[in-house]
Amino acid sequence: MKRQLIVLLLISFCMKGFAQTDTFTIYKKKSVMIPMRDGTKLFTVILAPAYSTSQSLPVLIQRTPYGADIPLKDGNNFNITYTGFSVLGKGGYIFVLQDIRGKYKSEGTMEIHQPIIHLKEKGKVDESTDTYDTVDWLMKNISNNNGKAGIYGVSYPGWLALVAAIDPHPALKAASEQACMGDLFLGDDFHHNGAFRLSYGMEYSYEVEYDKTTDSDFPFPQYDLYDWYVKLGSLKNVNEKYLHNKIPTWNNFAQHPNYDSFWQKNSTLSYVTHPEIPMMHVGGYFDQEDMNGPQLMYAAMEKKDTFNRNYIVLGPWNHGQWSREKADSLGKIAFESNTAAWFQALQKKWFDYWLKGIGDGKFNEANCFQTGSNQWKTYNTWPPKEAVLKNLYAKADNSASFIKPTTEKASLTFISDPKKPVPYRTTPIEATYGQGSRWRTWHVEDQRFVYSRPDVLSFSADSLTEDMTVTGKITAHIFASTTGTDADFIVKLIDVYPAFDKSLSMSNYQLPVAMEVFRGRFRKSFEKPEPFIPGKPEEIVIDLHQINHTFKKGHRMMIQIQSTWFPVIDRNPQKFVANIFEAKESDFIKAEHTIYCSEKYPTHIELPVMKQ
Ligand code: PG9
Repeated sequence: MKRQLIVLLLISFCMKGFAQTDTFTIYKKKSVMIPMRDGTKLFTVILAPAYSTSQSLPVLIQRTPYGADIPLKDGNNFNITYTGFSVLGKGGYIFVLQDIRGKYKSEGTMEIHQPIIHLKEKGKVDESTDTYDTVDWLMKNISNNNGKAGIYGVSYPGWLALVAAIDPHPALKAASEQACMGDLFLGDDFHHNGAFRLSYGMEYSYEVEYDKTTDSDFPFPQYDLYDWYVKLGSLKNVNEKYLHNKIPTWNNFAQHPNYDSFWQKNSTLSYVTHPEIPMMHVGGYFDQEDMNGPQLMYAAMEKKDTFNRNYIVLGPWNHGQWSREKADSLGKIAFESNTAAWFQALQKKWFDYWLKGIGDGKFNEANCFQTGSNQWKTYNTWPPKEAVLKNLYAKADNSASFIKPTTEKASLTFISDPKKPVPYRTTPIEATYGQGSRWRTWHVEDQRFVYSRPDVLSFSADSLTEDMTVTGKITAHIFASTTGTDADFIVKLIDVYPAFDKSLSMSNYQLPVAMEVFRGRFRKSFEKPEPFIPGKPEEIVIDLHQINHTFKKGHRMMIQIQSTWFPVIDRNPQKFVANIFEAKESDFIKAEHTIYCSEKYPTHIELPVMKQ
């Protein structure tokens, strides 16, 4: 979530000499270097109400690798109403923004997303101990604080909020991780089910690790990167031609192609156990970076939530959309209300209760927006237990239905050519965070742009005669074989709008409500990849994550299956090699993939369906 987090939200103006008002409007900036237990000093900005008040206030922290400083001189006053802190700020909070060690104005060194180790390796420091030391310093040095602190943040700062709550400082009373990274091999940012996220992984690791003092843009020589990435060829070329082994995170990708102890230790699941303080997880169904983290961490922590401190909010959002001023649509998909304003009011209620004691402290276990019907829904358990699993089957005549196939032999084939991979979104493929990039909306892009490609299979169900609501985790079971020895499979569950929708531009729109990739070599184990035996059908189970979507009467459900999603996913050579980062050009071969739709091998998607 490049650069935008704090600085761009803070469109603040230097406003000296404002009169004091009833609510907290005028704030003042102060910068300090806070010493950590190992002597490293972290750059920290404190934004506190400018006029002394008899009311003591809590501290709300955001820690970031993207630059904490704001374009204001120390000591200057500004109006909080014009900033991203407006909703909380007007109620009175002391905001603290901090550069994590090794980034921007903080001392030390940084490597992306290192595991939390201090509990096992006594005396070591990590992001959790840094937060502890920061809270300790703030409580002792900020005048007029009420002895309570909270922490929140989106994406990397979301993960920082999650790990702050491990072995927390006694004054840290509540946290909200928002779009945290969960497992960087299985589900977020850099890999999904072992498939490497090439464009994102390369551009992001370069952005953060090329220069400590800033975010760096990879120097692409062209605007549309589809061809650039095809011509890049083997991933060996990335270090040989461009990164020259200088980006530690890229080197980790190349040296750890399987789910080995490096990734296992790196996974949040290996060090986050139960909610030690109240935790509100926040995620988006259309998050292009960290959709999985909040769902994964809520579920994992819920199992050990004996004190009822674990909560989840899921909305129709892309990465961090809830923290912007307005979120009434994403791409062409309208939500019919400002879901960001709704969320920010809830967030204020949450921190007001835990940090100021305002309100009754009654929060819904799960607030999960329902797309399609465009309503907020509440649940006592998430996902709701009352949903009934129904299988949507792919049929060899390109139809889909809830009736299991009875045919003995039925299948469809397609050729997957690594030289002509299917683009994951419409071209031009701009640099992920480059000018005009449509990265933030690709999860809701109309899939008609690939529907008629010969290397994409589509299976359409009949129009629904009544609304059907799918709430919870979607799982695909693909029965497939290949003439090669390795293959990727991408599955989408699509809501096809009616041929004459009330909005013409939405007529026949193919909205992907859930989609995911799986690298076939990991179908039996993420630790020990195995080649396919050419021609042998195998089952590949793909978690398509949690959704809450009403397919409306008159709409159709569709399953789409393809084998490339480029360049967000690197090309699978389709010939099994020990390490794809070391593959030779000659390892990239065309292969024919078969998708089975028979009684014995019934390719289908499992849907948790709610009673209407
Ligand atoms: N999604 C971003 C991230 C990338 C890689 C590791 C951790 C986080 C982010 O927006 O911060």
